[in-house]
Amino acid sequence: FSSMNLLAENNISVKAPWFPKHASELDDCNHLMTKYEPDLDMNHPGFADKVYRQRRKEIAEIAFAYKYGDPIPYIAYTDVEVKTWRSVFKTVQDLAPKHACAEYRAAFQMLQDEQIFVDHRLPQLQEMSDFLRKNTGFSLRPAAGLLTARDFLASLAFRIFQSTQYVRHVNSPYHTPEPDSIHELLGHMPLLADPSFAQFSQEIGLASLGASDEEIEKLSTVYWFTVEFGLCKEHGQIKAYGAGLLSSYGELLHAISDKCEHRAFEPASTAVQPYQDQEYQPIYYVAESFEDAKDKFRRWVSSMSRPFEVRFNPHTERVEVLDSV
Ligand code: NLE
Ligand code: FE2
Repeated sequence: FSSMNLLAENNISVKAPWFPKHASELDDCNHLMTKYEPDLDMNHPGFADKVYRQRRKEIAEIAFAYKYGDPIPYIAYTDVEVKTWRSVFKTVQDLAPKHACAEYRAAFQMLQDEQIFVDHRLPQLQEMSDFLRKNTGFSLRPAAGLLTARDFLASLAFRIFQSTQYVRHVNSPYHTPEPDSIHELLGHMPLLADPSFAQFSQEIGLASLGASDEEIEKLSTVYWFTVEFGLCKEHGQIKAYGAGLLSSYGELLHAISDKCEHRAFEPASTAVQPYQDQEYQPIYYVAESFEDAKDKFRRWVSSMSRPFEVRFNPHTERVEVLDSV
């Protein structure tokens, strides 16, 4: 027993920022970004709408109270919320056959067959979580709003997706800068049900555990230009796989138009491309395929400086830390 040993034992916690080692520790990974909130931002369509702001509070409370292992509480969506869902759902249903990637289309069909995607009600997070679990082992937990990149990415390492549960304002169905349940459900869920895409998402998460602030910034930029706004090639045509495109018919049409720039996805350069999150993107990155994006991402991640490796054990839902020499 000596202080040297203690230091060696704690080496990782001295060098690297804290990160969750077990899925239950995600209870501590729910820090919010305060940005574009209906209570704070005059440009938010809900800013002048007292009823909307009260509703957002109610739904946020559910996420604040949520603990690992709890069933996700049921939300009785209002007629206005269902109307908003219906208009986005129907438009995406019309646009997806032509503009969404094959993996999205296949999962969308499964969700329709299982009556989870229907136009007259919003899917509940718990039923969606059950659906994902049986397809790729992903599951959901409710989030109160936009989380910090570090907390959000950490959950992906455990194949857990932190999902908002409130609905965008009825006056702005075609686009919202902040995540909402329509974005999570229509944008993210179909692809999280695809094995290859689920794997890619988890790998971004694993790479983020204990990473430096600078590395987190790069990883969340890659996440932004792939999982959120990614395009990919399919038989020579450009298709959308990014959730931010598939939940926003305004931006989906913009992304495949000639009003923006398309660049080839290269993690090293994509990771340092500045972006804004309020308006449609001026630049999109195009991947050859998910497999190709995964290969490139893996090669790029292995150049990161983290002095240890992590491995997820799905049986225990624990991340094991391995010293790498
Ligand atoms: N702009 C997306 C939408 O309107 O569905 C949400 C993006 C969240 C990052
Ligand atoms: Fe998202």
